[in-house]
Amino acid sequence: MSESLTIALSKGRIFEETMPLLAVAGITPLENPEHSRKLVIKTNRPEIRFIIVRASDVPTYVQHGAADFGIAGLDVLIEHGGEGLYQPLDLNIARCRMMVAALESFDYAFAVRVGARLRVATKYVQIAREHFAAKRMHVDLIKLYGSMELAPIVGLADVIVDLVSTGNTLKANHLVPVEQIMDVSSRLVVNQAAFKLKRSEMMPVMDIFRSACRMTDRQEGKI
Ligand code: PRT
Ligand code: MG
Repeated sequence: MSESLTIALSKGRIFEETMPLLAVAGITPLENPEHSRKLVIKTNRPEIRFIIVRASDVPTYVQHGAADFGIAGLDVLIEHGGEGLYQPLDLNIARCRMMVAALESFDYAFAVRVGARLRVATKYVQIAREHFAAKRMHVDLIKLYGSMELAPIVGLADVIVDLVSTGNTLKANHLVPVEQIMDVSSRLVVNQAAFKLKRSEMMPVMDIFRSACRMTDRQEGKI
């Protein structure tokens, strides 16, 4: 039997959007992690398995070789730093935007113009730090682990840096996007050492992702 390959990914949107890509090559999970409590999910291909981890832990599992491949958002990869990882492919899934958002009543343009010192609440400290440094703005970063939208409402921060997809969460909390930082999508990541040792086993899996992406791009009329 050929050597086994482990793919780390999070349940929810990344799992759901990755499965159709693999299904193109006939690879399907034997269980659905949304319904099963199992963290190791076998597939119909004996040499390929998934491990289900928190989205922000995916790069860590791959960096240390506990998984050969992983699928993670650009947000997560920037915050992690990408050490020990190849990032060969943008899968173009789980797309959203990293935004600065503020209360409707907050004059962000004015604060930027006068060089006000901003209090910024975010889970994405690295991205926020780089963004405001490039604008030469002084900020106090307040690290949160979730529910960032609350911070401006209760006076913890002037603005937040968060991911936005439909915009409904901002709207429901009387926040408005005031600046886009970057487009975000999820990427395939590969353990660098594993790729050197198991290149012949790993290349076909990379090719599957590459051609599945091309097919879905074609369906969306991009090529
Ligand atoms: O949920 P958990 O704390 O376990 O981890 P996670 O939030 O990192 O995982 P998950 O599965 O929610 O997100 C995985 C990846 O999906 C992220 O790393 C992003 O790259 C990508 N993604 C795409 C998103 C969104 N869209 C998104 N809308 N991640 C989070 N959101 C959140 C956002 O933070 C905000 O709270 O959804 C809310 C806004 O959504 P809208 O539709 O109301 O604008
Ligand atoms: Mg989430």
